[in-house]
Order: sequence, then C-alpha cells, then structure tokens
Amino acid sequence: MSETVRVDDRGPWVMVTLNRPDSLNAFTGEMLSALRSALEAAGERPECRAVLLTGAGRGFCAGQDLSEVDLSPEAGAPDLGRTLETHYNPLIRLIRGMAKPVVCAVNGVAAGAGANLALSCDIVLAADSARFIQAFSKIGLIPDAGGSWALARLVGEARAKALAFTAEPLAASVAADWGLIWKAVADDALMAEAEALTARLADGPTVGLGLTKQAIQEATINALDVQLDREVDYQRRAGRTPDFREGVNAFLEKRVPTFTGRA
Ligand code: T3D
Repeated sequence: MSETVRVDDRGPWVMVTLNRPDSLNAFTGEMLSALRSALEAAGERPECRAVLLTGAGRGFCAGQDLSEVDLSPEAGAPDLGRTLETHYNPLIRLIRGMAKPVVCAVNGVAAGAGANLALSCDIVLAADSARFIQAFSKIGLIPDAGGSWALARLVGEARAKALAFTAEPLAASVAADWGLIWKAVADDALMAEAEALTARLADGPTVGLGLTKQAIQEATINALDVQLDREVDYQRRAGRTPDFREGVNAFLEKRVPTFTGRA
C-alpha cells in the first residue's frame, strides 16, 4: 500500500484518504497512480459496496503538485495533456463509471484538480471551513479533471465562468446553496456524518444504486425519449435483483429490509 493514499477497509465499504498533508495533499504522479489502484480495487471487489474519499490534515487536495513540473529550459515545453491522459482522465472516468456510490468528505481546501476530483464523486459533503478554488487561471491553465464539464452542469455557465476566470474561493455553504455539492457540515461533525452516510449506502440495494447513478449521469446528456427508454432497461434490471424482492417483502411485513447488493 502507498503512504500517500491510505485505504481503510470498513467491511462493506472503504475509506480512501489522500495522505500528503504537508502539501495539502497535492497530487504527485505516484499518488495519482496509488489513488487509481485503490479505487480500481474498491470497484472490483463485490463485498465493497460504497467508497468514502477524504483528505488527511487541514486540506482535502491542492491539485497537481506544482513542484513536480519540470520547467527547466532543457526539458522543453511541458505536455500537460499527457498528465491528464495518463492520470486524471482515467480517474474521473473510474469514479463516474463505478457501479457503486462514491461519497466525498471535503475536509478543507479543495483546489485545482483536487476540487474537480471531489466534484466527480456522487455525493459531496464539505466542512463549513472548506473552500473550493478553481485555481487554474492563476497559473494560466483551464479547469481540468472534468471541471469544465462538472461546473457548467452543476452551477450553469455564468457561475462556472466566473469561478474559473477569477479563481475566487467558494465557501462550502455557498457551494451547497448553488448545488455544486450536497451539503456543508460543521467541521467537527463532517467525518461522522460522511461515514454514517457511506455505511448507509453500503447497506443499500447496490445494483439499484449503481443503475440510478448511471441513469442520472446519462440524463444530463440524453433527450427525454432516450432517457425514458433507459429507465425501461434499468428498471427491468433492478426489478430482477434479490434486493427488489427483499424491499417489497420488507415493506409488506413492516420490517427493515436486509439488502445484499447481489445482482
Ligand atoms: O500536469 C499538470 O500539471 C496538469 C494538471 C493540472 C491540474 C491542477 O490541479 S493545476 C492547479 C494546481 N493547484 C494550484 O494551483 C493550487 C496551489 N495552492 C494554493 O493556491 C494554495 O496552497 C491553497 C489556496 C490551496 C491553500 O493556501 P494556504 O494558504 O491555506 O496554504 P499554503 O501555505 O499555500 O500551502 C501549504 C503548503 O502546501 C505549502 O508548503 P510549505 O510552504 O508549507 O512547505 C505549499 O507550498 C504546499 N502546496 C499547496 N498547494 C500545492 C503545494 N505544493 C505543491 N503543489 C501544490 N499544488
């Protein structure tokens, strides 16, 4: 296991912690590879039914580690597209494509690709003191790690452009008011609330939740007719799971359902 990414197995779910607190968990290449391996393993393990992502120390993640970029004249012009193709794009696709809930607890500042990594997760909780910063324009870059896509969809073009052009920090409470994240939580309550939510989701009907995730993501690009057909397909699959049977039986028997998450 890497030191820069900690994985705590909590039985039905895992907590993945970005762990370079002295640099506000800024991403090195090694750390990005470790994060991808940790998430791939969580995605592939059927016993793992939800993931919680957070950061160690006072920050969530300050984006790409800027001390790793070689700007010496000998190195020539840097190819930042390669970092995206090698690391960030596969990570974002992995999280969005994972057929189980990914919760993010933003414990402190989230800047650059760190902010956009958080926004790629399914449910984002943030500490009241956390801030979201589209830091890219300060160094002449564009919002990456899915940021241009997520911002435009979540908060609309006007707010997306202002956040990206100005790199102004956005407080967690405003991010929640704008619909950028699910909610802001008191600092000292963040982890307990995020862990309880992840545990609850891990106890849920995993196949149905995975299909729900896919349906909602596709809805942002599909026309209604296409989406209605998707719902037919996904509901057919959800209706064939043991968890549907269990949910209905539990309702009729006036008891709490015990979902297994099995297909
Ligand atoms: O290949 C490619 O590069 C393309 C991909 C790009 C993706 C990106 O993410 S680009 C955006 C990169 N991130 C940034 O530009 C953010 C830079 N950081 C900041 O602006 C500030 O640190 C924060 C606003 C995030 C937090 O400010 P503050 O005052 O709370 O903390 P600080 O004192 O600035 O930082 C604390 C330490 O973390 C400090 O180290 P020190 O002085 O204590 O030894 C600082 O240098 C370090 N740190 C913070 N961010 C980064 C970093 N070190 C390396 N890279 C960073 N991104």
